Amino acid sequence: MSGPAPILTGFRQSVYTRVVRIALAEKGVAHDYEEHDPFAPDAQGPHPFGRVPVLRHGDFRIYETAAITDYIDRAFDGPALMPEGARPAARVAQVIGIVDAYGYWPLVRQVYSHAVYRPALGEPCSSDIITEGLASAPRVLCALDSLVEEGLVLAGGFTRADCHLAPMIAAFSDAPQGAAMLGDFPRLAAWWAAARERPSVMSTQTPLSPGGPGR
Ligand SMILES: N[C@@H](CCC(=O)N[C@@H](CS)C(=O)NCC(=O)O)C(=O)O
Repeated sequence: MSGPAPILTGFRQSVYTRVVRIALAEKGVAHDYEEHDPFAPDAQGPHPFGRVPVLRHGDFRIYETAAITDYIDRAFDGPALMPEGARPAARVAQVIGIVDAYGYWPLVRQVYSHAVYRPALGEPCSSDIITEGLASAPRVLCALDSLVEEGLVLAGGFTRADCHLAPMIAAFSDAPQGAAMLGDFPRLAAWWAAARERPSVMSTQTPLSPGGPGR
């Protein structure tokens, strides 16, 4: 299946939008893009829970980033973003679950937002929230570091796990405290050192201006 070019609705500074952009870039899928700021007051977007991203492909509309990257991988030609085998595939789902359930909030919404994004935009920020995020982060980074060590995922072949994790670690390590902490997890840090050089990751960077970095 391929059909018309998909349309991604996202927010330039959104890490979840970047996940989808990375997946589209890895698959080589040409697409259109519509900007929507879900944080704007009274924002009326296409997502029933007020989030981004959303993908439209012909008459098919889908939200929830893990579902979107699964769809992109199956619906378009290009290199497979899922590994062969039950265990590596399960590890991919596990990394995505860790990112969503335990990673995004402390790494991005607490550390990155309050140490980098909000200060850059002159928005109020809280050192207590940064401290909370930094307290939660090691458990997340440790779990991911162990998975890298095992070698079934985040181990060279670029998969949906890499797509989902890269924007989160990019944001976290934009904060000096985050970069320092990442160094305590050498296998994960080595994964990131390689992943950040990937063309799909480099081409989807969102610089601080205009509009600020990711969150
Ligand atoms: N579960 C959603 C999470 C998406 C998400 O949280 N997106 C953020 C931007 S990175 C958002 O739209 N936040 C708006 C808000 O929290 O109000 C997914 O997997 O797509």
